[in-house]
Amino acid sequence: MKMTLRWYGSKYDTVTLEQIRQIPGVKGVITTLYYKQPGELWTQEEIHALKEEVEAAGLKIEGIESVNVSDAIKTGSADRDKDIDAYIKTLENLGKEDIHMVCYNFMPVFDWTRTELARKRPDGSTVLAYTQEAVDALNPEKMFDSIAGDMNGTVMPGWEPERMAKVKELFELYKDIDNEKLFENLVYFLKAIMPVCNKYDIKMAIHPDDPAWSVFGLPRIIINKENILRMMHAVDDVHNGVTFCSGSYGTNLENDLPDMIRSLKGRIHFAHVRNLYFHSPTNFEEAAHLSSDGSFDMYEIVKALYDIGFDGPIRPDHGRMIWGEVAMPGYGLYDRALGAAYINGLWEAIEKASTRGI
Ligand SMILES: [Mn+2]
Repeated sequence: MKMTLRWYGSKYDTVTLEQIRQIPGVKGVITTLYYKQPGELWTQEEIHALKEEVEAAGLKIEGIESVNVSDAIKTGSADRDKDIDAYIKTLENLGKEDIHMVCYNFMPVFDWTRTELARKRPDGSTVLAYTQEAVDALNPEKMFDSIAGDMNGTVMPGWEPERMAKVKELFELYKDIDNEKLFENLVYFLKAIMPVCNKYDIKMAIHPDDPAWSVFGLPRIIINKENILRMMHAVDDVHNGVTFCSGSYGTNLENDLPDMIRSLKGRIHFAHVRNLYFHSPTNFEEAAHLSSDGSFDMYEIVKALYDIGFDGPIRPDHGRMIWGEVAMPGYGLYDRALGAAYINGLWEAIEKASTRGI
């Protein structure tokens, strides 16, 4: 595996490349052109400039999170082929710049959904949290307003104010889209981009829906083992793969995370590792990465990745806000650095135990 940290770019991130470079074992970043709208072409010059900036700091771009997929592609509307053409061109430009992993998601309207961005934990840290009761009590059009005040002045991915201003129209766009239709549109998209992915060896890594169930009556498809395997079979190409995000699949306690990892051998191109603490199956918060701080057995998750020979980029996922840091919720430096160190420690122990036959 290659340990990385997500970085939003110098204009948007409170964390610098120089800080990332000092986290032991972190040699690369997962980044993006954060200002790009879904459906917009990324030029080779723009990608090249980003790459030079990262490399000047002694790091490497290990992948992109995300090249966002437009609503036209997700809903299969008239503009989809135009947007797919732009997506293909973007992939081509990434390939020419020697970038070979692209994370994306196929979630309608809202990306990841949390009902609190700063829930206080017993140790005084603050974390992102979710309760189904809060979602059920909320008018979806008010969702953004309810959390916007806790974003610490940052723009959170999937929750861009311009996009959220049109939330009513977005719901209208998806009104006839059910799970089957969304799945068909995903397959259509994947079939269209596979030739360019093959040509430049670009591994597509779909991020799961978060939480892993329907929110506000919207369709959700990337939620469990059965659905991902269906997607893998529908477009049976190694470049059609997944981001294994423990904190997203893990929102549904019925998902057996190590078993899912083992069943996706060869198709996990990117891993997000984080822990959740459950008060009940529909009330959870993001814990520190350490197993004992949350509800998951992180050793078993990392062990499963090791056992399937996972060699792609991995990153600590959302961290807690600790030590007075003010940053994008989930994306501060301190707790993600602790997470990276912890995952590196698990990996070293698993690897040495395995290779020394302990
Ligand atoms: Mn994730």
